[in-house]
Amino acid sequence: MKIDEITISRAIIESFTKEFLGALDVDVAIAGAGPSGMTAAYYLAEAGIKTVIFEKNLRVGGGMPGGGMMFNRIVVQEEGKRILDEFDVRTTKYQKGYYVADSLETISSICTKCIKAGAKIFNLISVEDVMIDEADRITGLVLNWTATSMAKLHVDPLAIRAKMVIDATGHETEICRIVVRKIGPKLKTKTGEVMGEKSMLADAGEKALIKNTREVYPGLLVTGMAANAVFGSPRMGAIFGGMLLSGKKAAEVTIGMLKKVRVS
Ligand code: 48F
Repeated sequence: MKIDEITISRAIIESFTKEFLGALDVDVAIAGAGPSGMTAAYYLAEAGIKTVIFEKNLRVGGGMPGGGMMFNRIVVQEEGKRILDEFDVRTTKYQKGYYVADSLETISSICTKCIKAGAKIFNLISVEDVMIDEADRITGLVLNWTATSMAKLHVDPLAIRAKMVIDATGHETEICRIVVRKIGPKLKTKTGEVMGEKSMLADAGEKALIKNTREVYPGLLVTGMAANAVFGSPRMGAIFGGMLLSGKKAAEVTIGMLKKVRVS
């Protein structure tokens, strides 16, 4: 067989376009393909929920590949290890309650599981705004190519509809910040604003994270470090069990809320 360059181009364009069209109207749209966002997407997709993630970077994984200060290892506690077992990630017991995993094996396994469960991930696309209805409920995401903003090109975005949106953008808490900037200080936090993460206190941060994984604005949930940042809880560093548990909880809460959402 003689390889034809144009057939390759057509295959890529047609396949991508078909998938992107399928992402225009979904049950759940997630901003950020870090560990919490992809874990949430995995459990949602496993439950048969139509789920899509938009990731602004070229690669997925957020802060996980870098491990702790570029030592590419992560640590999880007992509950986190159980999720890693489910993702077929190998762990080594360091001492009672502490397990070490290779950060690259971990993030690539989560990504593979997530996609194979049926979630779609689009990289190189930034969430630059949210879509709202007349009552200011969030009804979707406004997207543009990351390269467009990097090049400061004046190009209008496209929008996708979602019954629920999850902010999994990590320390930056980008979606919550957009809501405050565009709609006002109306988040379900003490101040209505993004309160900002506190300095490192791993045990308290991991515990708070599960509580903070919830709806922060009508139609918008937070998971992962975004949840601690929005509610003003501490950061945790290179312990990642909380990210996995938060992603799982975000999926469970979202599934419960989807049952109540009236599609307009
Ligand atoms: O930062 P990130 O890994 O968030 P996470 O899932 O995990 C946090 C840990 O990595 C670590 C930690 C452990 O204790 O503290 O930091 O909460 O992943 C967030 C992803 O969101 C992407 C970003 O590129 C990253 O991959 N992201 C951020 N803003 C946007 C976005 C945006 N506006 N649109 C799309 N993706």
